[in-house]
Amino acid sequence: MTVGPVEPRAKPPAVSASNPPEATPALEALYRGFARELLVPLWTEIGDLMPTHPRSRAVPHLWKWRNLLRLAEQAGELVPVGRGGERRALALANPGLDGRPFATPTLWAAIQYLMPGEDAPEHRHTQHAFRFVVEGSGVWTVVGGDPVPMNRGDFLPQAGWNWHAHHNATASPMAWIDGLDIPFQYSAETQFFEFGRDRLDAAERITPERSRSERLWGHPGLRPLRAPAAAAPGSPLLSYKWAVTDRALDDQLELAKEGHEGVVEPGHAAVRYTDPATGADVLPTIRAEFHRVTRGTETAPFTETGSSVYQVFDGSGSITVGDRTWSVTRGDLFTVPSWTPFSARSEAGTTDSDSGALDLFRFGDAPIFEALRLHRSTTDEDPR
Ligand code: GTQ
Ligand code: FE2
Repeated sequence: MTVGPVEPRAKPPAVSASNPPEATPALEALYRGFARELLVPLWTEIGDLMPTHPRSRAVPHLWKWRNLLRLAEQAGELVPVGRGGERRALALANPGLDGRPFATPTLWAAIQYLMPGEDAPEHRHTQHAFRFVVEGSGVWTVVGGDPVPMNRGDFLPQAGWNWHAHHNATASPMAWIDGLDIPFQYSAETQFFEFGRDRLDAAERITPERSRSERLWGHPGLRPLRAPAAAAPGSPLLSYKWAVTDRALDDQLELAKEGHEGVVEPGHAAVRYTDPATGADVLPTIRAEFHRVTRGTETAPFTETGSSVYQVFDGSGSITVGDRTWSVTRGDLFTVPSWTPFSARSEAGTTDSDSGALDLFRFGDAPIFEALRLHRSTTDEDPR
């Protein structure tokens, strides 16, 4: 028997959400069959499920610090803090995320407020956390029994499963921001939580200028030979003090003026907070950085997978995230969704800081995606 060339069957055009097949009774019955069996055909969903690049549901959004602070102050008057509610914290709720208290799909960002003499009770959870202080002082966070002071510009990582409580030892209220991976662990369903003791010991209510963690780990380039085993999976250094961060940024800019390398780009210095034991990010799921953009500088747009949140620490300027541009000043917070270009411009005009620089604290979820080999950015060698 001779076999001729195979006759190509006339193929109907491929179906897709934008090109559905003709709605015949047979097709409708088929779709009802899918629904009965709890099946969803890929062809109606593929554009949403498998886009050509990340399309975040989260949107770029700006929160003005003065509004947050005013509401936190009112909460301080009206809402006590104690066991059950645990913290007087107000979370940024991204308008693209259905009113959930999620700044981005992975990150929680909140303003927390403690009145004079108040204590936020001890607890622990698997969520990784940090505090960053844009103004004020007087609160000590007690992490694993180690009281850590909080002052303007300090960054305090606190890896998951550490016991922690906060207490305000002064006569004034204090506000700061918290960053946690609550939304990430919520969608990953990996959370555990335990209540601690209702009151701290007298030894934990002292208010030293330096925590034990700083005395052990806070010496650049020096690691103790007999450090205790890590209690939790992140940096053993519980406070990164402002004076050190500030000096690192100034030094970068000075070096650049002298013609040496070290800045991200002209007029833009930046540092990443790292674990002194490993050099890795301070927390397994959260990256934290500080950026200084000198007067009149506009940074090159930066795009990466994963999301971040910024807080303006000092200065003023304008920020562009995707198709949004805002004027920002001290304390303002904003979100940068996945794969959305970010750039900052420091205002050339007068500012409340001496140098006229725009100082930005930033945290993001890059460690998650780097660990999973899903991280891409426009500064990769092959940004694709
Ligand atoms: O300070 O322990 O904003 O557990 C959210 C959850 C703060 C805290 C938040 C927390 C904390
Ligand atoms: Fe907590």
